[in-house]
Amino acid sequence: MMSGREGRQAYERRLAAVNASLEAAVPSGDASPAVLHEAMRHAVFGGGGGKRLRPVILLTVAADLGVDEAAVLPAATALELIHNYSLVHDDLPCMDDAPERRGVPSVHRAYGCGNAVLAGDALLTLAFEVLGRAAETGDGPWGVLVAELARAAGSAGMAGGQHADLDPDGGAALGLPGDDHAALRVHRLKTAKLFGFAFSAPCLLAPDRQAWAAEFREAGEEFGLAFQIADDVRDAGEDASSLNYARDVGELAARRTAEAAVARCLAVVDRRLGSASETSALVREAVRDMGL
Ligand code: GRG
Repeated sequence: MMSGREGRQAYERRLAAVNASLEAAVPSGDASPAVLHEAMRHAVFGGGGGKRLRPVILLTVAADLGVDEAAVLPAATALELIHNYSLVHDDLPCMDDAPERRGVPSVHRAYGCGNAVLAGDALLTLAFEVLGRAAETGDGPWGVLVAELARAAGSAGMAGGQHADLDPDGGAALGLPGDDHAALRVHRLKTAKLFGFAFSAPCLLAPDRQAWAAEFREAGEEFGLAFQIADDVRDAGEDASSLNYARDVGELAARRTAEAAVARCLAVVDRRLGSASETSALVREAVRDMGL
């Protein structure tokens, strides 16, 4: 069993590996077209960058499966590039209209809307360039990973969830499959699908664990659902026009739903990797950080 201090050190080490890989992938602001590259770098590194939670989870699951970190780093990098693109577009005036992100001006405030749209487009495209290059040089079913990440990010995943979320009364969510509350159906796509990839990609890259990929994808989506519900609990008092599960059902019920999702995630992680695994410790630590 890892101590809390060892867990935090492992997180910091993996975060540094992700940042170094992102640094190598995102073009320099000196390279032409300079302003577009600067906007991309602002999206990824502005305000010191984000928590890098999705790629750190991916690297942690890989470590528990005994997969070499260098072999899975392109998948972690591509995932974080897509997350960062989604934040740039989410902040645009036609979406959330956010003036700041990570404590600094959002990309459209710093570089204009046109450049923000294009920086998002270029980060999304770069993610698949990174995976394509891994396919050229590394072993593993990289074509399957390309399809898995594209599905998680596209109209049946994050972009589809964002589309449903744009409906001011959440009515579009009713067109989504499932019996859940409309907000949960949106969250299962908008936020949870990328976490599904964080958990499934290492299984696909472990030669003897590909059969676990679907189960881990679902476990990751349960974690992602809890992550978004925790965000709703924090934001319940703000902007009554946006979809918010905690505002609809109340904080206590929302916390119970999130706890049940975490329990479903940990049931898979602990059965497959053990309750003393790094992944189990990371999930529990992340859940504490979310305030659940
Ligand atoms: C525009 C196609 C498109 C999709 C946007 C995920 C998303 C879809 C928008 C984000 C909206 C939002 C702020 C949701 C709250 C939960 C969330 C995903 C927060 C940001 O993720 P963190 O906390 O951010 O991992 P850092 O900065 O640490 O990377």
